Amino acid sequence: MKVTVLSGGVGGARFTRGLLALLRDRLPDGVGGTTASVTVVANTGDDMWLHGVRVCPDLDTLMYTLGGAVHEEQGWGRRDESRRVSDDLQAYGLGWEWFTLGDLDLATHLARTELLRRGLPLSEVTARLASRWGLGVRLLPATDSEVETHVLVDGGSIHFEEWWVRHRAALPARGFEQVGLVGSVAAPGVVEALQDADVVVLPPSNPVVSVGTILAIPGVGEALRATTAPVVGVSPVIGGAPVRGMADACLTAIGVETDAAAVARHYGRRVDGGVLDAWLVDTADRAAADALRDDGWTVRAVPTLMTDVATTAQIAADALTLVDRLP
Ligand code: GDP
Ligand code: FO1
Ligand code: CA
Repeated sequence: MKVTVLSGGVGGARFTRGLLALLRDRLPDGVGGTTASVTVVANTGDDMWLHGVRVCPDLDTLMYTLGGAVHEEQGWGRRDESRRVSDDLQAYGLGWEWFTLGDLDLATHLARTELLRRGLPLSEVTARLASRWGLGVRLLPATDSEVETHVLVDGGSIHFEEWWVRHRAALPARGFEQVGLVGSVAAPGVVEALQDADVVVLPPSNPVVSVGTILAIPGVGEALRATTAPVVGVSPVIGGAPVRGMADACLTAIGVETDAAAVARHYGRRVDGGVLDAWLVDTADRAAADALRDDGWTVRAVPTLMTDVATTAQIAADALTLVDRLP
Protein backbone atom coordinates (compact mmCIF):
# COMPACT_ATOMS: atom_id res chain seq x y z
CA MET A 1 0.00 0.00 0.00
CA LYS A 2 1.71 3.18 -1.18
CA VAL A 3 0.25 6.51 -0.10
CA THR A 4 1.52 9.85 -1.39
CA VAL A 5 0.58 13.09 0.37
CA LEU A 6 1.11 16.58 -1.07
CA SER A 7 1.59 18.74 2.00
CA GLY A 8 2.03 22.24 3.29
CA GLY A 9 2.95 22.80 6.95
CA VAL A 10 0.59 22.47 9.90
CA GLY A 11 -2.53 21.09 8.14
CA GLY A 12 -0.62 18.54 6.07
CA ALA A 13 1.63 17.51 8.95
CA ARG A 14 -1.22 16.89 11.35
CA PHE A 15 -3.15 14.96 8.71
CA THR A 16 -0.12 12.79 7.94
CA ARG A 17 0.37 12.05 11.65
CA GLY A 18 -3.22 10.76 11.75
CA LEU A 19 -2.75 8.80 8.52
CA LEU A 20 0.29 7.06 10.00
CA ALA A 21 -1.65 6.19 13.15
CA LEU A 22 -4.39 4.70 10.97
CA LEU A 23 -1.99 2.65 8.87
CA ARG A 24 -0.10 1.42 11.95
CA ASP A 25 -3.41 0.34 13.40
CA ARG A 26 -4.70 -1.44 10.31
CA LEU A 27 -1.49 -2.90 8.93
CA PRO A 28 0.20 -4.95 11.65
CA ASP A 29 3.49 -5.23 9.76
CA GLY A 30 3.84 -1.50 10.21
CA VAL A 31 4.34 1.51 8.06
CA GLY A 32 7.69 1.50 6.35
CA GLY A 33 7.61 -2.31 6.59
CA THR A 34 6.29 -4.51 3.85
CA THR A 35 2.68 -3.45 3.89
CA ALA A 36 2.57 0.32 3.70
CA SER A 37 4.78 3.20 2.74
CA VAL A 38 3.96 6.87 2.90
CA THR A 39 5.70 9.52 0.84
CA VAL A 40 5.14 13.15 1.76
CA VAL A 41 5.92 15.74 -0.92
CA ALA A 42 6.36 19.06 0.87
CA ASN A 43 5.83 22.60 -0.31
CA THR A 44 9.10 24.50 -0.57
CA GLY A 45 7.66 27.80 -1.80
CA ASP A 46 7.84 29.28 1.72
CA ASP A 47 11.58 28.63 1.93
CA MET A 48 13.91 31.58 2.28
CA TRP A 49 17.43 32.69 3.04
CA LEU A 50 17.35 34.61 6.31
CA HIS A 51 20.62 36.12 7.53
CA GLY A 52 22.69 33.40 5.97
CA VAL A 53 20.63 30.31 6.79
CA ARG A 54 18.15 28.40 4.67
CA VAL A 55 14.77 28.13 6.37
CA CYS A 56 12.27 25.56 5.06
CA PRO A 57 9.13 26.09 7.16
CA ASP A 58 6.87 23.39 5.76
CA LEU A 59 9.57 20.69 5.62
CA ASP A 60 10.46 21.48 9.22
CA THR A 61 6.85 21.53 10.42
CA LEU A 62 6.46 18.06 8.90
CA MET A 63 9.74 16.87 10.41
CA TYR A 64 8.99 18.15 13.90
CA THR A 65 5.34 17.00 13.88
CA LEU A 66 6.04 13.48 12.65
CA GLY A 67 9.19 13.33 14.80
CA GLY A 68 7.23 14.17 17.96
CA ALA A 69 9.14 17.40 18.60
CA VAL A 70 6.72 20.06 17.38
CA HIS A 71 5.45 22.91 19.54
CA GLU A 72 1.92 21.53 19.62
CA GLU A 73 -0.05 24.72 20.38
CA GLN A 74 1.91 26.82 17.92
CA GLY A 75 1.81 24.16 15.21
CA TRP A 76 5.33 24.96 13.96
CA GLY A 77 8.80 25.12 15.52
CA ARG A 78 10.20 23.03 18.38
CA ARG A 79 8.63 22.43 21.75
CA ASP A 80 10.71 23.43 24.81
CA GLU A 81 12.26 26.09 22.62
CA SER A 82 14.31 29.08 23.76
CA ARG A 83 15.38 32.32 22.06
CA ARG A 84 18.78 33.10 23.53
CA VAL A 85 20.59 33.33 20.18
CA SER A 86 17.90 35.50 18.68
CA ASP A 87 17.83 37.78 21.72
CA ASP A 88 21.61 38.08 21.79
CA LEU A 89 21.63 38.99 18.11
CA GLN A 90 19.21 41.80 18.90
CA ALA A 91 21.84 43.15 21.31
CA TYR A 92 24.10 43.60 18.28
CA GLY A 93 21.31 45.38 16.48
CA LEU A 94 20.88 42.35 14.21
CA GLY A 95 18.62 39.33 14.28
CA TRP A 96 15.37 38.31 12.71
CA GLU A 97 13.02 41.22 13.19
CA TRP A 98 9.71 39.63 12.27
CA PHE A 99 10.51 35.93 11.99
CA THR A 100 11.35 34.05 15.18
CA LEU A 101 14.08 31.45 14.90
CA GLY A 102 14.36 29.55 18.17
CA ASP A 103 17.65 28.06 19.34
CA LEU A 104 16.77 24.42 18.63
CA ASP A 105 15.14 25.33 15.33
CA LEU A 106 18.27 27.26 14.43
CA ALA A 107 20.31 24.07 14.75
CA THR A 108 18.17 22.60 11.95
CA HIS A 109 18.80 25.63 9.72
CA LEU A 110 22.53 25.60 10.44
CA ALA A 111 22.77 21.87 9.70
CA ARG A 112 20.76 22.27 6.50
CA THR A 113 22.81 25.25 5.37
CA GLU A 114 26.09 23.43 6.06
CA LEU A 115 24.99 20.43 3.96
CA LEU A 116 23.67 22.66 1.15
CA ARG A 117 26.99 24.52 1.10
CA ARG A 118 28.77 21.17 0.73
CA GLY A 119 26.82 20.83 -2.50
CA LEU A 120 24.11 18.38 -1.52
CA PRO A 121 20.69 18.94 -3.12
CA LEU A 122 17.82 19.81 -0.74
CA SER A 123 16.26 16.35 -1.20
CA GLU A 124 19.43 14.67 0.12
CA VAL A 125 19.83 17.24 2.87
CA THR A 126 16.22 16.62 3.91
CA ALA A 127 16.77 12.86 3.99
CA ARG A 128 19.87 13.38 6.17
CA LEU A 129 18.03 15.65 8.62
CA ALA A 130 14.94 13.43 8.68
CA SER A 131 16.95 10.27 9.39
CA ARG A 132 17.56 11.59 12.91
CA TRP A 133 13.87 11.61 13.69
CA GLY A 134 12.64 8.27 12.32
CA LEU A 135 9.57 9.86 10.77
CA GLY A 136 7.93 6.73 9.36
CA VAL A 137 7.51 8.48 6.02
CA ARG A 138 9.76 9.38 3.11
CA LEU A 139 9.92 13.17 3.19
CA LEU A 140 10.63 14.83 -0.15
CA PRO A 141 10.83 18.52 -1.01
CA ALA A 142 8.71 19.26 -4.09
CA THR A 143 11.85 20.50 -5.84
CA ASP A 144 15.58 20.87 -5.23
CA SER A 145 15.47 24.22 -7.05
CA GLU A 146 14.98 27.45 -5.14
CA VAL A 147 11.42 28.33 -6.09
CA GLU A 148 10.03 30.95 -3.69
CA THR A 149 6.48 32.24 -3.48
CA HIS A 150 6.23 36.02 -3.65
CA VAL A 151 3.07 38.03 -3.14
CA LEU A 152 2.06 40.80 -5.52
CA VAL A 153 1.15 43.82 -3.40
CA ASP A 154 0.79 47.52 -4.08
CA GLY A 155 4.18 48.85 -5.10
CA GLY A 156 5.80 45.52 -5.91
CA SER A 157 6.19 42.06 -4.50
CA ILE A 158 7.38 40.61 -1.19
CA HIS A 159 8.31 37.13 -0.01
CA PHE A 160 5.31 35.08 1.07
CA GLU A 161 6.56 34.76 4.67
CA GLU A 162 6.93 38.51 4.97
CA TRP A 163 3.35 38.95 3.79
CA TRP A 164 2.04 36.13 6.02
CA VAL A 165 3.99 36.60 9.24
CA ARG A 166 4.96 40.26 9.21
CA HIS A 167 1.74 41.62 7.71
CA ARG A 168 -0.55 38.77 8.86
CA ALA A 169 -1.81 38.63 5.23
CA ALA A 170 -3.50 42.01 5.76
CA LEU A 171 -1.79 43.76 2.83
CA PRO A 172 -4.14 43.46 -0.16
CA ALA A 173 -2.67 40.83 -2.49
CA ARG A 174 -3.18 40.81 -6.24
CA GLY A 175 -1.78 37.33 -6.70
CA PHE A 176 1.21 35.07 -6.18
CA GLU A 177 4.32 34.45 -8.18
CA GLN A 178 6.70 31.51 -7.94
CA VAL A 179 10.09 33.10 -8.40
CA GLY A 180 12.50 30.59 -9.96
CA LEU A 181 9.77 28.34 -11.35
CA VAL A 182 11.02 28.47 -14.93
CA GLY A 183 13.66 25.80 -15.35
CA SER A 184 12.86 24.14 -12.01
CA VAL A 185 12.23 20.41 -11.89
CA ALA A 186 10.57 18.08 -9.44
CA ALA A 187 12.93 16.62 -6.85
CA PRO A 188 14.06 13.02 -7.40
CA GLY A 189 11.29 10.61 -6.46
CA VAL A 190 8.41 13.08 -6.60
CA VAL A 191 6.97 12.16 -10.01
CA GLU A 192 7.57 8.45 -9.29
CA ALA A 193 5.77 8.78 -5.94
CA LEU A 194 2.71 10.01 -7.83
CA GLN A 195 2.98 7.49 -10.67
CA ASP A 196 3.49 4.47 -8.40
CA ALA A 197 1.03 5.38 -5.63
CA ASP A 198 -1.99 3.31 -4.70
CA VAL A 199 -3.67 6.48 -3.49
CA VAL A 200 -2.75 10.18 -3.48
CA VAL A 201 -4.08 12.48 -0.75
CA LEU A 202 -4.38 16.26 -0.80
CA PRO A 203 -4.58 16.90 2.95
CA PRO A 204 -6.24 20.00 4.42
CA SER A 205 -3.35 22.25 3.35
CA ASN A 206 -3.47 25.73 1.90
CA PRO A 207 -4.79 25.14 -1.67
CA VAL A 208 -3.03 28.22 -3.03
CA VAL A 209 0.41 28.64 -1.49
CA SER A 210 1.01 25.04 -0.29
CA VAL A 211 -0.64 22.54 -2.64
CA GLY A 212 -0.88 25.09 -5.48
CA THR A 213 2.85 25.73 -5.34
CA ILE A 214 3.69 22.01 -5.34
CA LEU A 215 1.44 21.48 -8.37
CA ALA A 216 3.09 24.39 -10.21
CA ILE A 217 6.49 22.66 -10.23
CA PRO A 218 6.98 21.42 -13.81
CA GLY A 219 5.99 17.78 -14.08
CA VAL A 220 4.18 17.50 -10.74
CA GLY A 221 0.69 18.63 -11.75
CA GLU A 222 1.02 16.59 -14.92
CA ALA A 223 1.99 13.47 -12.95
CA LEU A 224 -0.96 13.94 -10.62
CA ARG A 225 -3.38 14.29 -13.52
CA ALA A 226 -1.95 11.17 -15.16
CA THR A 227 -1.57 8.79 -12.23
CA THR A 228 -3.68 5.64 -12.15
CA ALA A 229 -4.06 6.09 -8.38
CA PRO A 230 -7.24 7.75 -7.10
CA VAL A 231 -6.73 11.27 -5.75
CA VAL A 232 -8.74 12.35 -2.70
CA GLY A 233 -8.68 15.74 -1.03
CA VAL A 234 -9.75 17.02 2.40
CA SER A 235 -11.14 20.54 2.60
CA PRO A 236 -9.05 23.03 4.63
CA VAL A 237 -12.10 25.29 4.73
CA ILE A 238 -14.87 24.60 7.23
CA GLY A 239 -18.08 26.63 7.30
CA GLY A 240 -16.71 29.31 5.00
CA ALA A 241 -13.47 29.96 6.92
CA PRO A 242 -10.01 28.48 7.31
CA VAL A 243 -9.54 26.52 10.53
CA ARG A 244 -6.35 28.40 11.33
CA GLY A 245 -4.25 30.93 9.48
CA MET A 246 -5.29 33.28 6.72
CA ALA A 247 -5.88 30.96 3.75
CA ASP A 248 -8.99 33.03 2.99
CA ALA A 249 -6.71 35.94 2.01
CA CYS A 250 -4.86 33.62 -0.39
CA LEU A 251 -8.09 32.36 -1.94
CA THR A 252 -9.48 35.89 -2.29
CA ALA A 253 -6.28 36.99 -4.03
CA ILE A 254 -6.82 34.40 -6.78
CA GLY A 255 -10.57 35.01 -7.01
CA VAL A 256 -11.77 31.84 -5.26
CA GLU A 257 -14.47 32.02 -2.62
CA THR A 258 -13.56 30.71 0.86
CA ASP A 259 -15.98 27.84 0.66
CA ALA A 260 -15.49 24.05 0.66
CA ALA A 261 -17.25 23.62 -2.70
CA ALA A 262 -15.39 26.53 -4.30
CA VAL A 263 -12.04 25.06 -3.25
CA ALA A 264 -13.05 21.70 -4.77
CA ARG A 265 -14.05 23.39 -8.02
CA HIS A 266 -10.76 25.30 -7.99
CA TYR A 267 -8.86 21.98 -7.83
CA GLY A 268 -11.26 20.49 -10.36
CA ARG A 269 -12.21 16.90 -11.10
CA ARG A 270 -9.68 14.80 -13.00
CA VAL A 271 -12.37 13.80 -15.49
CA ASP A 272 -12.61 17.52 -16.28
CA GLY A 273 -8.83 18.10 -16.42
CA GLY A 274 -8.43 18.88 -12.70
CA VAL A 275 -6.58 16.99 -9.97
CA LEU A 276 -9.24 15.36 -7.76
CA ASP A 277 -11.37 12.22 -7.88
CA ALA A 278 -13.04 12.74 -4.52
CA TRP A 279 -13.45 15.44 -1.86
CA LEU A 280 -14.04 15.21 1.85
CA VAL A 281 -15.74 18.16 3.55
CA ASP A 282 -16.80 18.86 7.10
CA THR A 283 -20.30 18.13 8.39
CA ALA A 284 -20.73 21.92 8.61
CA ASP A 285 -20.57 21.91 4.80
CA ARG A 286 -23.31 19.43 3.96
CA ALA A 287 -24.85 21.96 1.57
CA ALA A 288 -21.55 22.26 -0.31
CA ALA A 289 -21.35 18.45 -0.46
CA ASP A 290 -24.88 18.24 -1.85
CA ALA A 291 -24.16 20.86 -4.51
CA LEU A 292 -20.99 19.05 -5.60
CA ARG A 293 -22.76 15.67 -5.63
CA ASP A 294 -25.44 17.13 -7.88
CA ASP A 295 -22.63 17.99 -10.28
CA GLY A 296 -21.30 14.43 -10.27
CA TRP A 297 -18.61 14.73 -7.60
CA THR A 298 -17.70 11.89 -5.25
CA VAL A 299 -18.02 13.74 -1.97
CA ARG A 300 -18.80 13.08 1.68
CA ALA A 301 -19.33 15.23 4.76
CA VAL A 302 -17.68 14.00 7.98
CA PRO A 303 -16.15 15.72 11.02
CA THR A 304 -12.78 17.04 9.78
CA LEU A 305 -11.45 18.98 12.77
CA MET A 306 -8.07 17.44 13.58
CA THR A 307 -8.46 17.81 17.34
CA ASP A 308 -6.21 14.85 18.24
CA VAL A 309 -4.38 12.00 16.54
CA ALA A 310 -7.21 9.45 16.92
CA THR A 311 -9.76 11.85 15.45
CA THR A 312 -7.37 12.67 12.61
CA ALA A 313 -6.82 8.95 11.94
CA GLN A 314 -10.59 8.67 11.44
CA ILE A 315 -10.49 11.56 8.94
CA ALA A 316 -7.72 9.73 7.06
CA ALA A 317 -9.84 6.55 7.14
CA ASP A 318 -12.83 8.47 5.75
CA ALA A 319 -10.66 9.91 2.95
CA LEU A 320 -9.28 6.49 1.96
CA THR A 321 -12.74 4.92 2.19
CA LEU A 322 -14.14 7.52 -0.20
CA VAL A 323 -11.82 6.20 -2.93
CA ASP A 324 -12.04 2.57 -1.79
CA ARG A 325 -8.47 2.38 -0.51
CA LEU A 326 -8.92 1.74 3.20
CA PRO A 327 -6.53 -1.15 3.94
P1 GDP B 1 0.79 25.92 6.73
O1 GDP B 1 1.87 25.73 5.71
O2 GDP B 1 1.31 25.82 8.13
O3 GDP B 1 -0.05 27.11 6.47
O4 GDP B 1 -0.12 24.62 6.64
P2 GDP B 1 -0.90 23.88 5.46
O5 GDP B 1 -0.74 24.53 4.16
O6 GDP B 1 -0.61 22.42 5.56
O7 GDP B 1 -2.39 23.97 5.98
C1 GDP B 1 -3.04 25.11 6.33
C2 GDP B 1 -4.52 24.86 6.21
O8 GDP B 1 -4.93 23.79 7.06
C3 GDP B 1 -5.33 26.06 6.64
O9 GDP B 1 -6.03 26.54 5.52
C4 GDP B 1 -6.31 25.52 7.67
O10 GDP B 1 -7.62 25.97 7.45
C5 GDP B 1 -6.24 24.02 7.47
N1 GDP B 1 -6.47 23.30 8.71
C6 GDP B 1 -5.77 23.44 9.85
N2 GDP B 1 -6.28 22.64 10.81
C7 GDP B 1 -7.34 22.01 10.25
C8 GDP B 1 -8.28 21.04 10.74
O11 GDP B 1 -8.26 20.61 11.89
N3 GDP B 1 -9.23 20.59 9.86
C9 GDP B 1 -9.29 21.03 8.57
N4 GDP B 1 -10.24 20.54 7.77
N5 GDP B 1 -8.42 21.94 8.09
C10 GDP B 1 -7.45 22.41 8.91
N1 FO1 C 1 5.09 31.80 11.91
C1 FO1 C 1 4.79 32.95 12.53
O1 FO1 C 1 3.63 33.34 12.54
N2 FO1 C 1 5.77 33.71 13.14
C2 FO1 C 1 7.07 33.31 13.14
O2 FO1 C 1 7.92 34.02 13.69
C3 FO1 C 1 7.40 32.07 12.51
C4 FO1 C 1 8.69 31.58 12.52
C5 FO1 C 1 8.97 30.33 11.94
C6 FO1 C 1 10.26 29.80 11.98
C7 FO1 C 1 10.53 28.57 11.43
C8 FO1 C 1 9.49 27.86 10.82
O3 FO1 C 1 9.76 26.66 10.28
C9 FO1 C 1 8.21 28.36 10.77
C10 FO1 C 1 7.92 29.60 11.33
N3 FO1 C 1 6.63 30.12 11.29
C11 FO1 C 1 6.35 31.34 11.90
C12 FO1 C 1 5.51 29.39 10.71
C13 FO1 C 1 5.38 29.38 9.22
O4 FO1 C 1 6.45 29.88 8.51
C14 FO1 C 1 4.08 29.90 8.60
O5 FO1 C 1 3.01 29.88 9.48
C15 FO1 C 1 3.71 29.06 7.42
O6 FO1 C 1 4.73 28.80 6.52
C16 FO1 C 1 2.55 29.64 6.65
O7 FO1 C 1 2.28 28.81 5.59
CA1 CA D 1 3.56 26.98 4.79
